[in-house]
Amino acid sequence: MLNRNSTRENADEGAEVHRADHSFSSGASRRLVLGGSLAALGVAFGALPRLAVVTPAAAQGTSASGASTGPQPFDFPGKDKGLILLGDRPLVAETPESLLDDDTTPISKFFIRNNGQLPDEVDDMEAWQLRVDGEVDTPLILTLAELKSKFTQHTFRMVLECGGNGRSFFQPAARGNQWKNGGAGCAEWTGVRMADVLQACGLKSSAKFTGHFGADPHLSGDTERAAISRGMPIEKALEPHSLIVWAMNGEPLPHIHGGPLRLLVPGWPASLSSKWLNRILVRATPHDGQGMGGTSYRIPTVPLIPGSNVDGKTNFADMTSMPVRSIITAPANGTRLPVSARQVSIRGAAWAGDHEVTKVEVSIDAGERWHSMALAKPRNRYDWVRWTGDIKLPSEGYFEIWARATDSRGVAQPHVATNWNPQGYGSNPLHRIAILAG
Ligand SMILES: Nc1nc2c(c(=O)[nH]1)N[C@H]1C(S)=C(S)[C@@H](COP(=O)(O)O)O[C@H]1N2
Ligand SMILES: [Mo]
Repeated sequence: MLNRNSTRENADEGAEVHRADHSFSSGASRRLVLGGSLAALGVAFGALPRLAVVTPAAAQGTSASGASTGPQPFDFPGKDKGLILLGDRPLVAETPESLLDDDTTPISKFFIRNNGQLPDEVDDMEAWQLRVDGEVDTPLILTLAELKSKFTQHTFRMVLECGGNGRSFFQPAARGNQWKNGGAGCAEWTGVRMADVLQACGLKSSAKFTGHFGADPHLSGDTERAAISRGMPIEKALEPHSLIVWAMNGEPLPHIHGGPLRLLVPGWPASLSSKWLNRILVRATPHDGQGMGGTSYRIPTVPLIPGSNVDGKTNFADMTSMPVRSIITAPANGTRLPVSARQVSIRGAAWAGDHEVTKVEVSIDAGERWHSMALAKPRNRYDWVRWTGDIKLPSEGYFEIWARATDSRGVAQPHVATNWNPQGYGSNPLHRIAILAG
C-alpha cells in the first residue's frame, strides 16, 4: 500500500537537516503540504483563511515522489484513526507525536509493529503456555494462570520504543519502516518479573544470555522460520523492571500487542519485548535467532560513511539502551494560532532508554536561545517524563519550536541524526514542529 522503504514527507534529498514538516491546513477539503522555503510559505499563507482547522502535518500522507495523498485514516479495530500506517504487510503503524499527549498512552493510540503474520487468537488465555529451558536446573512449562498465581505481580508505567524509532531522519534513507518519533508509547504493564521466573527454574552458572520466541508465523508462512527471535545478556533479564506481562493499562493484553503474554524489556529496542511469548531459552552464548547478528539491531562502533554498504560483521555492536528523545505533543505540528497569540503553552514527553532525563529545553529561534521546561516526576524507572512550559512569541508569523532533552550522562539530542547505519537505528535528532500565529 505505502512504500515502506522510501516514504518521507516533503522529501528533499538536498536538505542538510530534517525539517519540521509543516502544513497549515484549512480543513479536510483543502490541504496544503508545504516545502521548506519561506517563499513557498508566503504564498500558501495568503491562500488560507484566518483560523484554520488544525491538522498535524504528521498525518499528511506524502509519497516519496512528493505527491500529497492526504491523510490515510488508519482502520484497525480499537485503534485511533489518526495512527499512521507505515506498512500493511507486516502491519506497522506509528503514533503522530501530537497523539502522544496523554500521561499514559491509551491502547487505542499505541503504535503497532509486527515482523511476521498475526498468530491465531486463543479462546482460553489462562491456558497459554510459556516454556523456560536451556541453561536452567529445572526447565518449566508455566501457564498464564500459574504465572499469575505463583509469582508476585508488578505494575510499572514504562516506555516501549522500537529500535528504529526516528529512522526517517537519516540521510541518506536507511532501510526499513520510516518512523518519525511515534514508534514509542508509554503504558502501564502488569506481569511478573523475568528474574523471578528464571530463578524459579534455577539458573546455571553457564546462564549468560536469553533467547525469546513468539507464536507469530514468519511473513512468508515458512514454519521453519521465526518472525523474529531476539535475545539479550542475562543481566538485562534479571533487572527488576524486565517483566513477563499479560495486562496493558489494566486490561488484558490485546492480541495486536502480543496477548495473552509478552515480554516488556524497557529501555532497550522493543524487538526484545517478544509478543505472543511462548518460550524463553537460557543460553551460554549469545542468541542467534531471527533479528540477531549482521546489521540487525546493531550499530557501528566506528562511524560509517553515510550510505555505506556493510554487513555488520566487524565494528558493530548489539544495540542496548535507546538514546535520549523528546517530543512536543502540544501544540500539534501545523497549528495555526490567532494572529494576536503571543503566549504559547507547550507540552511534551521525554525518555532516555536506561538513563534518566535531566533536562528538556525548547527554542523558537533555531537553537540560538534555549528555554528550560518544567519536568514532572516519573512514576517509576523507565516511565517517561512529561514536560510543560510557556514560550512567548516576539511577533505574529511563522515559528518552529525545537525541543531537545538531555540525559543523566549529560548527553543531549543532536540537531541531526548521527551514526548512520544501514538499518537505521538510534536516530534521535531534536523534535521540530511548525506553528503559525496569524
Ligand atoms: N513475536 C513478536 N514479538 C515482537 C515483534 C514481532 O514481530 N513478533 N515485533 C517487535 C518489535 S520490532 C517491536 S517495535 C515491538 C512492537 O510492539 P507493539 O506492536 O506492541 O507496539 O514488538 C516486538 N515484539
Ligand atoms: Mo521494533
